[in-house]
Amino acid sequence: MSYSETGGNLMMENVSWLSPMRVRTVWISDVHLGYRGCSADRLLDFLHCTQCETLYLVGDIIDVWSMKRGLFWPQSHNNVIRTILGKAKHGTRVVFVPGNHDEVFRDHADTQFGNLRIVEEAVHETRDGRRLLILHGDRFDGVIVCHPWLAKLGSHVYDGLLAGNRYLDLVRRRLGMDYWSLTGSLKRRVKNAANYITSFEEAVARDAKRGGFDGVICGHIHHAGIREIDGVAYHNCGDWVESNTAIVEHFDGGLELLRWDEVMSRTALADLAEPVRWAG
Ligand SMILES: [Mn+2]
Repeated sequence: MSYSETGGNLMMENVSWLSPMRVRTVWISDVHLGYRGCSADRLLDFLHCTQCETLYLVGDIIDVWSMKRGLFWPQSHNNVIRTILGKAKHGTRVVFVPGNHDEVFRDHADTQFGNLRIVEEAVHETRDGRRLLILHGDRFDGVIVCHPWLAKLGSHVYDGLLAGNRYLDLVRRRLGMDYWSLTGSLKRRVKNAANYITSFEEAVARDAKRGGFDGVICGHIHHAGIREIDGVAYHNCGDWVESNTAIVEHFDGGLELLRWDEVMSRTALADLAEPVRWAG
Protein backbone atom coordinates (compact mmCIF):
# COMPACT_ATOMS: atom_id res chain seq x y z
CA MET A 1 0.00 0.00 0.00
CA SER A 2 1.55 3.25 -1.07
CA TYR A 3 0.27 6.68 -0.21
CA SER A 4 1.44 10.13 -1.14
CA GLU A 5 2.73 12.42 1.60
CA THR A 6 -0.04 14.98 1.36
CA GLY A 7 -2.77 12.50 0.50
CA GLY A 8 -1.60 10.23 3.31
CA ASN A 9 -1.89 12.92 5.92
CA LEU A 10 -5.33 13.97 4.74
CA MET A 11 -6.53 10.40 4.83
CA MET A 12 -5.15 9.78 8.27
CA GLU A 13 -6.78 12.95 9.54
CA ASN A 14 -10.08 11.55 8.34
CA VAL A 15 -9.37 8.35 10.21
CA SER A 16 -8.43 10.15 13.39
CA TRP A 17 -11.55 12.25 13.11
CA LEU A 18 -13.71 9.16 12.62
CA SER A 19 -12.06 6.84 15.13
CA PRO A 20 -9.07 8.13 17.06
CA MET A 21 -7.12 5.48 18.92
CA ARG A 22 -7.56 6.22 22.61
CA VAL A 23 -4.90 4.99 25.00
CA ARG A 24 -3.87 6.05 28.47
CA THR A 25 -0.21 6.71 27.74
CA VAL A 26 2.13 6.95 24.75
CA TRP A 27 5.92 6.73 24.71
CA ILE A 28 8.01 7.68 21.68
CA SER A 29 11.76 8.17 21.37
CA ASP A 30 14.52 8.76 18.84
CA VAL A 31 12.50 10.90 16.45
CA HIS A 32 15.63 12.83 15.32
CA LEU A 33 13.89 15.98 14.04
CA GLY A 34 16.48 17.95 12.08
CA TYR A 35 17.98 14.78 10.64
CA ARG A 36 17.21 13.79 7.07
CA GLY A 37 16.25 10.24 7.97
CA CYS A 38 13.44 11.27 10.35
CA SER A 39 10.01 9.86 9.40
CA ALA A 40 8.20 13.06 10.36
CA ASP A 41 5.20 12.37 8.10
CA ARG A 42 4.61 8.95 9.61
CA LEU A 43 4.92 10.39 13.09
CA LEU A 44 2.40 13.13 12.24
CA ASP A 45 -0.03 10.44 11.11
CA PHE A 46 0.49 8.60 14.37
CA LEU A 47 0.06 11.72 16.51
CA HIS A 48 -3.09 12.75 14.65
CA CYS A 49 -4.61 9.29 15.08
CA THR A 50 -3.86 8.92 18.77
CA GLN A 51 -5.34 10.46 21.89
CA CYS A 52 -3.67 9.95 25.24
CA GLU A 53 -3.66 11.38 28.73
CA THR A 54 0.13 11.43 28.94
CA LEU A 55 2.72 11.57 26.18
CA TYR A 56 6.32 10.74 27.08
CA LEU A 57 9.08 11.92 24.75
CA VAL A 58 11.89 9.55 25.65
CA GLY A 59 14.86 11.44 24.22
CA ASP A 60 16.56 12.23 20.92
CA ILE A 61 13.41 14.00 19.78
CA ILE A 62 15.41 16.86 18.25
CA ASP A 63 18.74 15.92 16.71
CA VAL A 64 20.79 18.91 17.79
CA TRP A 65 24.05 17.20 16.73
CA SER A 66 22.76 16.72 13.21
CA MET A 67 21.52 20.31 13.04
CA LYS A 68 24.95 21.59 14.00
CA ARG A 69 26.37 19.88 10.90
CA GLY A 70 23.97 21.73 8.63
CA LEU A 71 20.47 22.97 9.12
CA PHE A 72 17.75 20.69 7.82
CA TRP A 73 14.33 21.69 9.08
CA PRO A 74 11.43 21.07 6.67
CA GLN A 75 7.83 22.04 7.40
CA SER A 76 6.92 18.50 8.47
CA HIS A 77 9.48 18.66 11.29
CA ASN A 78 7.97 21.93 12.42
CA ASN A 79 4.52 20.34 12.29
CA VAL A 80 5.62 17.57 14.66
CA ILE A 81 6.60 20.16 17.27
CA ARG A 82 3.40 22.12 16.71
CA THR A 83 1.27 18.98 16.98
CA ILE A 84 2.92 17.98 20.25
CA LEU A 85 2.53 21.49 21.69
CA GLY A 86 -1.08 21.48 20.46
CA LYS A 87 -1.74 18.28 22.38
CA ALA A 88 -0.24 19.85 25.50
CA LYS A 89 -2.47 22.89 25.04
CA HIS A 90 -5.54 20.68 24.79
CA GLY A 91 -4.93 18.74 27.97
CA THR A 92 -2.36 16.03 27.22
CA ARG A 93 0.34 15.90 29.85
CA VAL A 94 3.66 15.93 27.92
CA VAL A 95 6.80 14.71 29.69
CA PHE A 96 10.09 15.27 27.88
CA VAL A 97 13.03 13.10 29.00
CA PRO A 98 15.99 14.40 26.93
CA GLY A 99 18.49 12.07 25.28
CA ASN A 100 22.08 12.53 24.15
CA HIS A 101 21.12 14.23 20.89
CA ASP A 102 18.95 16.80 22.63
CA GLU A 103 20.86 16.89 25.90
CA VAL A 104 20.88 20.73 25.82
CA PHE A 105 17.40 20.34 27.32
CA ARG A 106 18.85 18.49 30.31
CA ASP A 107 19.98 21.91 31.52
CA HIS A 108 16.28 22.75 31.80
CA ALA A 109 15.33 19.62 33.74
CA ASP A 110 12.52 20.14 36.26
CA THR A 111 11.11 23.02 34.25
CA GLN A 112 7.41 23.20 33.49
CA PHE A 113 5.85 25.05 30.54
CA GLY A 114 2.10 24.69 30.94
CA ASN A 115 1.38 21.01 30.38
CA LEU A 116 4.92 20.24 29.21
CA ARG A 117 7.50 19.18 31.76
CA ILE A 118 11.20 18.43 31.21
CA VAL A 119 12.79 15.85 33.50
CA GLU A 120 16.07 13.97 33.38
CA GLU A 121 14.30 10.70 34.22
CA ALA A 122 10.67 10.04 35.04
CA VAL A 123 8.61 7.55 36.99
CA HIS A 124 5.29 6.37 35.58
CA GLU A 125 2.65 4.44 37.44
CA THR A 126 0.49 2.23 35.24
CA ARG A 127 -3.25 1.89 35.78
CA ASP A 128 -2.64 -1.52 37.38
CA GLY A 129 -0.18 -0.02 39.84
CA ARG A 130 3.23 -0.93 38.40
CA ARG A 131 6.05 1.58 38.73
CA LEU A 132 8.11 2.14 35.58
CA LEU A 133 11.38 4.01 35.23
CA ILE A 134 11.49 6.22 32.11
CA LEU A 135 14.92 7.13 30.75
CA HIS A 136 16.62 7.59 27.39
CA GLY A 137 19.43 5.09 27.96
CA ASP A 138 22.63 6.77 26.75
CA ARG A 139 24.17 6.65 30.23
CA PHE A 140 24.70 2.92 29.72
CA ASP A 141 26.93 3.34 26.67
CA GLY A 142 30.21 3.31 28.58
CA VAL A 143 29.44 0.08 30.39
CA ILE A 144 28.61 -1.70 27.19
CA VAL A 145 31.49 -0.30 25.16
CA CYS A 146 34.15 -0.96 27.76
CA HIS A 147 33.27 -4.40 29.01
CA PRO A 148 30.03 -6.11 28.14
CA TRP A 149 30.71 -8.70 30.84
CA LEU A 150 30.99 -5.98 33.50
CA ALA A 151 27.31 -5.29 33.04
CA LYS A 152 26.79 -8.67 34.66
CA LEU A 153 28.27 -7.43 37.93
CA GLY A 154 26.09 -5.57 40.38
CA SER A 155 29.12 -3.91 41.92
CA HIS A 156 30.86 -0.64 42.65
CA VAL A 157 32.92 -1.18 39.53
CA TYR A 158 29.75 -0.92 37.53
CA ASP A 159 28.70 2.29 39.29
CA GLY A 160 32.15 3.74 38.74
CA LEU A 161 31.94 3.02 35.05
CA LEU A 162 28.58 4.73 34.85
CA ALA A 163 30.04 7.83 36.48
CA GLY A 164 33.07 7.66 34.22
CA ASN A 165 30.85 7.50 31.19
CA ARG A 166 29.90 11.14 31.65
CA TYR A 167 33.54 12.08 31.00
CA LEU A 168 33.72 9.66 28.10
CA ASP A 169 30.71 11.42 26.58
CA LEU A 170 32.49 14.74 26.91
CA VAL A 171 35.59 13.39 25.18
CA ARG A 172 33.52 11.86 22.42
CA ARG A 173 31.76 15.14 21.78
CA ARG A 174 35.06 17.05 21.76
CA LEU A 175 36.27 14.61 19.12
CA GLY A 176 33.14 15.42 17.14
CA MET A 177 31.96 11.86 16.93
CA ASP A 178 28.39 11.76 15.82
CA TYR A 179 25.65 9.34 16.68
CA TRP A 180 25.82 7.19 13.57
CA SER A 181 29.54 6.60 13.64
CA LEU A 182 29.24 5.99 17.36
CA THR A 183 26.63 3.32 16.86
CA GLY A 184 28.81 1.75 14.22
CA SER A 185 31.84 1.69 16.46
CA LEU A 186 29.83 0.33 19.37
CA LYS A 187 28.52 -2.47 17.27
CA ARG A 188 31.92 -3.28 15.81
CA ARG A 189 33.51 -3.37 19.24
CA VAL A 190 31.11 -5.91 20.57
CA LYS A 191 31.51 -7.94 17.40
CA ASN A 192 27.85 -8.11 16.55
CA ALA A 193 24.76 -6.00 16.97
CA ALA A 194 22.77 -8.70 18.73
CA ASN A 195 25.31 -8.84 21.56
CA TYR A 196 25.26 -5.07 21.83
CA ILE A 197 21.48 -4.93 22.04
CA THR A 198 21.33 -7.71 24.63
CA SER A 199 24.03 -6.06 26.76
CA PHE A 200 22.18 -2.76 26.63
CA GLU A 201 18.85 -4.31 27.54
CA GLU A 202 20.33 -6.22 30.45
CA ALA A 203 22.20 -3.17 31.77
CA VAL A 204 19.04 -1.05 31.69
CA ALA A 205 16.89 -3.75 33.29
CA ARG A 206 19.47 -4.31 36.04
CA ASP A 207 19.48 -0.59 36.82
CA ALA A 208 15.68 -0.54 37.05
CA LYS A 209 15.69 -3.58 39.31
CA ARG A 210 18.21 -2.01 41.65
CA GLY A 211 16.00 1.07 41.82
CA GLY A 212 13.10 -1.13 42.91
CA PHE A 213 11.04 -0.57 39.75
CA ASP A 214 8.71 -3.12 38.15
CA GLY A 215 9.82 -2.11 34.70
CA VAL A 216 11.63 0.37 32.51
CA ILE A 217 10.91 2.23 29.28
CA CYS A 218 13.81 3.58 27.25
CA GLY A 219 15.02 4.29 23.72
CA HIS A 220 18.49 5.13 22.38
CA ILE A 221 19.44 1.92 20.56
CA HIS A 222 16.73 2.19 17.87
CA HIS A 223 15.60 -1.33 18.59
CA ALA A 224 11.99 -1.61 19.71
CA GLY A 225 10.98 -4.41 22.01
CA ILE A 226 9.17 -5.61 25.09
CA ARG A 227 10.57 -8.46 27.14
CA GLU A 228 10.97 -9.71 30.67
CA ILE A 229 14.56 -9.56 31.94
CA ASP A 230 15.26 -11.03 35.36
CA GLY A 231 11.85 -10.06 36.72
CA VAL A 232 11.88 -6.58 35.18
CA ALA A 233 9.58 -5.58 32.32
CA TYR A 234 11.89 -4.04 29.72
CA HIS A 235 10.38 -1.81 27.00
CA ASN A 236 12.16 0.02 24.21
CA CYS A 237 10.23 2.59 22.13
CA GLY A 238 12.34 2.00 19.02
CA ASP A 239 12.57 5.04 16.73
CA TRP A 240 10.97 7.16 14.03
CA VAL A 241 13.85 6.84 11.59
CA GLU A 242 13.46 3.26 10.47
CA SER A 243 11.06 1.25 12.60
CA ASN A 244 8.34 3.87 13.36
CA THR A 245 7.30 2.37 16.67
CA ALA A 246 5.76 3.47 19.95
CA ILE A 247 4.88 1.93 23.28
CA VAL A 248 1.31 2.50 24.44
CA GLU A 249 -0.50 1.82 27.69
CA HIS A 250 -4.12 0.75 27.40
CA PHE A 251 -6.73 1.73 29.97
CA ASP A 252 -6.33 -1.56 31.84
CA GLY A 253 -2.61 -0.88 32.38
CA GLY A 254 -1.44 -3.32 29.70
CA LEU A 255 1.50 -2.15 27.60
CA GLU A 256 1.89 -2.81 23.90
CA LEU A 257 4.50 -2.17 21.25
CA LEU A 258 2.90 -0.50 18.25
CA ARG A 259 4.52 -0.84 14.83
CA TRP A 260 2.88 2.08 13.05
CA ASP A 261 3.65 0.92 9.52
CA GLU A 262 1.77 -2.31 10.24
CA VAL A 263 -1.16 -0.47 11.83
CA MET A 264 -1.32 1.83 8.82
CA SER A 265 -1.32 -0.92 6.24
CA ARG A 266 -4.11 -2.68 8.17
CA THR A 267 -6.06 0.59 8.42
CA ALA A 268 -5.43 1.37 4.79
CA LEU A 269 -6.92 -1.94 3.75
CA ALA A 270 -9.98 -1.62 5.94
CA ASP A 271 -11.11 1.89 6.91
CA LEU A 272 -9.34 3.71 4.12
CA ALA A 273 -10.92 1.84 1.24
CA GLU A 274 -13.29 4.72 0.54
CA PRO A 275 -10.88 7.67 0.79
CA VAL A 276 -8.33 5.82 -1.33
CA ARG A 277 -10.85 5.35 -4.14
CA TRP A 278 -12.03 8.93 -3.71
CA ALA A 279 -8.46 10.24 -3.91
CA GLY A 280 -7.59 8.05 -6.86
MN1 LIG B 1 20.21 8.37 21.86
